[in-house]
Amino acid sequence: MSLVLYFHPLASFCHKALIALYENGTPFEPVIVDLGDAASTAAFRAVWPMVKMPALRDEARQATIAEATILIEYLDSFYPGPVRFLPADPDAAWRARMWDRFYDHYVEEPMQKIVTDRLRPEGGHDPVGVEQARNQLLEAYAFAEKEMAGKRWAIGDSFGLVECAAAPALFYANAVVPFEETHPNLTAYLDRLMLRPSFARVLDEAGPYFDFFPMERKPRLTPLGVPQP
Ligand SMILES: N[C@@H](CCC(=O)N[C@@H](CS)C(=O)NCC(=O)O)C(=O)O
Repeated sequence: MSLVLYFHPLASFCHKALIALYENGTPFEPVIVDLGDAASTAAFRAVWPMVKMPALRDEARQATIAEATILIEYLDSFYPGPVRFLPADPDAAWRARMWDRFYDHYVEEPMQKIVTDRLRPEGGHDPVGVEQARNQLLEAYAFAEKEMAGKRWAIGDSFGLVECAAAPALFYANAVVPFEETHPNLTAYLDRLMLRPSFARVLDEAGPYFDFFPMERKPRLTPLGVPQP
């Protein structure tokens, strides 16, 4: 098989890549990276020295592709399927790229900051950084709530790159700084994302690992059934 995905089933940036692969039924060999295991980490470091997941190895094209967004763009270019992740229209394309960056930088990253602070040793916590991350999340929620008013997907009528980024970001962010009681448009968007078969499959496969999520409130695994716009 030409494509090998290095990933972990619990890792949110890996979810982003898996959604894109599952959307188009793109065949690939999955390799789970266990960063707690020296041999697994060394094997992954040999593929991608930054040791950040996901990374895709394409033997047919002798290419290693890292960064979830770039990986999705690569699939769109070289292994296209019925779902196109970047719109052909240039005006829609820059909007898709911008909202992809929005979900990565302003939802994923602050969410991860809060979660990974839990894993730091006693005396190594960063309460100021965690507070900033929480405020960043609240600002992002307010903006995305307005943006998603009356919309099904972020760009036009098509599921695409933004949804690959938004699904895991909102899923975990809602466990960390809940928005489901305060932001109905965002909650309905998360519901739609969770009902999408590609992301439902990702969550199903992550199921056995959720006990390792280091927060008291675990992610909720079923949509709330919020009325859809
Ligand atoms: N900018 C990268 C971020 C990838 C990333 O941070 N992945 C996390 C898992 S969600 C990771 O590999 N963490 C391991 C570590 O930081 O040691 C992307 O967009 O793919």
